[in-house]
Amino acid sequence: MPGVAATSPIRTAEVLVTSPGRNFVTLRVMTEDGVVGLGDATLNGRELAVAAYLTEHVVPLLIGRDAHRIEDTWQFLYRSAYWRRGPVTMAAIAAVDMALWDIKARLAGMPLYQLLGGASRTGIMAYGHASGRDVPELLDSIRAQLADGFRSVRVQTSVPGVNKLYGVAAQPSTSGRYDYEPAQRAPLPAEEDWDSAAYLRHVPGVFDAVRSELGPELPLLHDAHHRLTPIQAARLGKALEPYDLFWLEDCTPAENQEGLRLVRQHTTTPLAIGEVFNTIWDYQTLIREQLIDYVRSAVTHAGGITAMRRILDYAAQYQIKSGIHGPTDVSPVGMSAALHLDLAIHNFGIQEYMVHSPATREVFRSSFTWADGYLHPGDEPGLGVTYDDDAASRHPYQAAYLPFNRLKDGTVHDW
Ligand code: KDG
Ligand code: MG
Repeated sequence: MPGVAATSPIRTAEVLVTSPGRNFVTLRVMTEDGVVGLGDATLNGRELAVAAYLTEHVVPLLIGRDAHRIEDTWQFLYRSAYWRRGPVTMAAIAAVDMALWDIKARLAGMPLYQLLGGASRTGIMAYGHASGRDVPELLDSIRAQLADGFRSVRVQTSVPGVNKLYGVAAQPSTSGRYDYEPAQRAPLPAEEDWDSAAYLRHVPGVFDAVRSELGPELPLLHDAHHRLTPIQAARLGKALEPYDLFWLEDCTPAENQEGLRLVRQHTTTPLAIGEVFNTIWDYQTLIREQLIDYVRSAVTHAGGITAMRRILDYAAQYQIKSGIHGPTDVSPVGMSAALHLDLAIHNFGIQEYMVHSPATREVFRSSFTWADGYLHPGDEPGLGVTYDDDAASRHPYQAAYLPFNRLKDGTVHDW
């Protein structure tokens, strides 16, 4: 980098918490030369744990360190804690990593994707979100997503006998913006209900109706959200084969990585897993044994750009592609980090895109663009996101929790 100083000591690191419709935790790092980098540290429903981890245990270690030493800082934060992995630690490390990449790219005067090897494609295919309480409402919701420019759509449906369910928007989502946000501002998590047998009976018929109406070409995705056992997941994957899904996501809780062997033996429906994972080790068996087709982690939750690149390079050896998590609880900073990676890597698959609220977009002004089904991170130096302190100060933190599930007999179940 001609003209860039060999070292760039960090002068300040601030932890910013704001709630423009939902809570976000952001790390802002500034070098002695006044170059600013941003990192996303948002962990839905546990935001203040990451804020405290950063404030108490990470920020003091950053002051005076050379911002250029990204790999060394990653290894130092990971190994010097002694205690390994975990969502709080890895979201904190991710925020530092993103902020340092942002600084390095700003110093280089380049959009980050150039430092990651340059663009491997011209645009990033993104999927939208449709849902309905019944088939007609679902079809309207899919058509609204297509009208908004999406060329691939995740399909979620209500299930008869289940009152409230992940992925089904609170209101019909025909208004342009997908108005689904699972975390609720309340002192206690909301209780939802679940019935695996009713779900397994209902879902294939819904996909049959969608394919009959919309034809074979539209890429369709579905999220089972960790609720099935491996044999139930196998049955679902098999039942959905005639409808040619782009992927079936989180068909079973994958901390039991071996459980995916059983699913894989029974179905050719492509599988996507990993939004709750936070390290490459959570993927070890899944990738080595080719038990999945898409890596779902968010850059924010899996240790940042450095760590995600490592996971995706490992996956590439097995023809496994990216499907980076992009819900509204990943801030525009985390989303931008994903888009720079998506553009640069060879084994890109698809990107989730859940449009942020206008209030969020006022706090985080981002250069990324959306047109004709494709995202692009833009060509501003760094990640391309700025943080508006005035706008952020109008939205103080509010406690919010993700819901949880109980079965009909009262047993707590995966949500
Ligand atoms: O915070 C939890 C959400 O990010 C998650 O429920 C969203 O499953 C999700 C998805 O696929 O976007
Ligand atoms: Mg999901």
